[in-house]
Amino acid sequence: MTDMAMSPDAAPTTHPKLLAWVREVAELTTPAQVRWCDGSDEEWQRLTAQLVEAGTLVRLDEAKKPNSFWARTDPSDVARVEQQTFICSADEADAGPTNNWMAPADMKQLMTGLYRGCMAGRTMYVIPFCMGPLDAEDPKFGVEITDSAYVAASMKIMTRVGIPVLDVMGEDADFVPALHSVGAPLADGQADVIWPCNDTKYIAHFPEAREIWSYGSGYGGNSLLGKKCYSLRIASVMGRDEGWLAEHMLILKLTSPGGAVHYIAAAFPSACGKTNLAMLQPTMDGWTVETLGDDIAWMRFGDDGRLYAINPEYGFFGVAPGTDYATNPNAMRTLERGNSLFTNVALTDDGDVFWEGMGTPPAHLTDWHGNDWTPDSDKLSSHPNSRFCTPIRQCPILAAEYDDPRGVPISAILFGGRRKTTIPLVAQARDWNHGVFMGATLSSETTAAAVGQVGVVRRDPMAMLPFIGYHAGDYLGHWLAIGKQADNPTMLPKIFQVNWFRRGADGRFLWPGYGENSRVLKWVIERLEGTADAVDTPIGLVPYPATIDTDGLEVTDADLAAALHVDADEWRAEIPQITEWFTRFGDKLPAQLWTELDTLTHRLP
Ligand code: GTP
Ligand code: SPV
Ligand code: MN
Repeated sequence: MTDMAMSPDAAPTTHPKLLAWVREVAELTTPAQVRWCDGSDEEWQRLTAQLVEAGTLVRLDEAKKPNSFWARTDPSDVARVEQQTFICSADEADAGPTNNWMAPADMKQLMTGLYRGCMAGRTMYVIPFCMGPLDAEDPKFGVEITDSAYVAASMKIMTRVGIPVLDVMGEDADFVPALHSVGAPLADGQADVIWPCNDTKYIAHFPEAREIWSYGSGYGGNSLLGKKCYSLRIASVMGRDEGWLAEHMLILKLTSPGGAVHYIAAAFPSACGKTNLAMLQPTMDGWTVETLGDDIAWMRFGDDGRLYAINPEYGFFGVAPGTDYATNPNAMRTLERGNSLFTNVALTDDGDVFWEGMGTPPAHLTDWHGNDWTPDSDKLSSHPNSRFCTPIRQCPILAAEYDDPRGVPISAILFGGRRKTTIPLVAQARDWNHGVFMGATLSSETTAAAVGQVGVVRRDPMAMLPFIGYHAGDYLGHWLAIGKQADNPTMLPKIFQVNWFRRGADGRFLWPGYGENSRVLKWVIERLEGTADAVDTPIGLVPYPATIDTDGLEVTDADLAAALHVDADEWRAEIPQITEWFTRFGDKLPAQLWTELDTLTHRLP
């Protein structure tokens, strides 16, 4: 091991706690060397060159995707592992019925055993990072230690990293220690594989100590610990304690033809359309969307009594398949600017990337397994959860205020899921508590973003099921408390439920989605401004078909009516499912939500 971890002179910080922790981890994991990441471009060049050398990355053609790389993982390490994700609260009851739990001491003992010597033969990277702008009043620091250069490179895209972070941290700032190892030590002279990982995986969170321990996986949500582990699971606990919200939400800025500006936050489960909505290209003249964030929002009350949101991240880690100039041109333009990592997509013979949904495939590709692929192959060229990782600053429609530490005042919150039936295109909640009920009962078909069966309907409260760092019943109570915390309830964001994924009897999507979703946003804005009427249905306020602007849209009246339809039979079938769901929370379920369920039941004919 080099002296870098041991000698305070070699470390670019004098923060005693940080130095002690780095030393302790190095002693436990016994890496060949320790590197402090400074966040510089030279460092990116070094890391990527080394990953190319190792075979983990392939450099893409400079003219097509400058400074960009193609990676493919071990075929077993392609998504978040929810079964192996744990909330290790001191008291099991605090993890609630929706999380895996293990006692902190037991998990630490188990994982300390796994970590012992686990970085042998590898470089240990120390990555200081900050979630959210560095000039925030109360910046949220973290330090990730990892033995993966791929993780170090990805963290530079996804978060604010390096020396500027250490400078603001000084000697005594609090930080979340986030320890990661791929769990693949190398014996002397042992050749490495292109994607080291371990069949044993643990993604553990210690909410009281505010620590993260991750082992065995190199995949995004399991290894880029600033993202889901910190900014949702740990931050949701911070938010509970400090009176704010950490949510799985995009943030967008919508400007109407008249120049009115509204900021909208929207929570959809993984692979259900956040990145696409965040970068939406409106199909109606005069409307513009600008992007602030595509996955995570932290929201707190401002001095004026409105709820303000910031995006703690600094890059996009987006689903590749389905992304195209037709569906999400702004994502494509972000990627054209280069400086990106692509994981588990296909590689073209001329050094570019390809994935399903990107038009006609070329005659030959290298698929995500590294095998030859031709259009008559019966396999997908790209994994359904293949991802691009790209800097937010390259987004051509990035809102200037994305970096403002005060955040932006949210006018509307959307909760959405992927449901073939039942849930209408859009419905407005009658008030905050009803909106919390909509969020609490949100359901969606599972996707490839997590390991497991795809297409199964499950309840996913606020799209946070895999990300709530404490008891989900308390989390719903916290949402209700935020409503009460508002000095002036009329200043609270209005809450809506949306569903882009409803299908007709023939299996077609009833609504064209993507850029056309701007028409739904227009109705939302008109509701805020009091200029659109709505039908007061048992489930909420639903548009009259004529109040959705369909000018220039090719959608039949029948399809639009079906997309908006509130079907009493379908909703009656939902009631026992919601009852069963709520029952799981026992006396932790806030009574107001039972009241909302009663109201719904009694309103249904
Ligand atoms: P995570 O990054 O996993 O949190 O996903 P996300 O919520 O950001 O989802 P994303 O925008 O990447 O979309 C996931 C998939 O849904 C992609 O394949 C999209 O092409 C598809 N999709 C997004 N929006 C729409 C829509 O409005 N209609 C339809 N039919 N599909 C959509
Ligand atoms: C998600 O699964 O919701 C993602 C990707 O945004 S990951 O970073 O893997 O969590
Ligand atoms: Mn996500």
